[in-house]
Amino acid sequence: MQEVNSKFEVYYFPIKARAEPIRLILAFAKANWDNKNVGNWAEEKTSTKGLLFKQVPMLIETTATGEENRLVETGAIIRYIARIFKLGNKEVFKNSLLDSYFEGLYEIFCKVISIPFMTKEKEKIPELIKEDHLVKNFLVYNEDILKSNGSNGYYMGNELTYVDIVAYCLLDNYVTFTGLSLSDVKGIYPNLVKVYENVSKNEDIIAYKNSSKCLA
Ligand SMILES: N[C@@H](CCC(=O)N[C@@H](CS)C(=O)NCC(=O)O)C(=O)O
Repeated sequence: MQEVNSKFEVYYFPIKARAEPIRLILAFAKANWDNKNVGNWAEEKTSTKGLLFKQVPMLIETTATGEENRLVETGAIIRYIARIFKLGNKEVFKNSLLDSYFEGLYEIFCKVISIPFMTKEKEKIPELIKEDHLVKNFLVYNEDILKSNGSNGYYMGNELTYVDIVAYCLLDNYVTFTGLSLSDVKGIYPNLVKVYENVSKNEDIIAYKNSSKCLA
């Protein structure tokens, strides 16, 4: 893993949601990082430096020489971390293919985390997610991608990349919001569950999940 001497802060609401894949990837990268929670959003939305679109998450990096970098947009943040910690692929095309996988996963991720916020009838959330066409189709397409890599529980080659961590986070949300067990999901999306299992075994992910940085 690449040595990076920066300190990172994940500026977001004190919940998992959209910041969680960023937190997981920083943990997997063994980065020096912490949460920086939004306090008074109405005030911070307009007064906080670097919030280009007045939305969070934002990554705040303080480099070893004291320079500060602020980055918004989840995809840009994740790709930046993946690039500096080398969590993608050395070959330019293969790395861009990983970016395509990421974009497809992020599309479903956004849908899965937004349905519970948009639905008034909370008891309908599990079915709405399970039956959502975009979610269903894209999960099947991800099964195909994983089959084409030999059904080994990795998106590319035979080691974890940042995309596997994002898929793990997506599946975590899918299981939480549908109420399905992992073995139920294994019957429908076996290759995605293999990715989930591979990421779950990673010691840095385990340490993060057991730490106080991991929010409820
Ligand atoms: N395209 C952005 C969307 C960010 C976004 O929707 N952030 C929400 C929280 S999940 C937000 O800041 N909401 C508060 C607001 O818009 O005032 C990304 O992918 O990071």
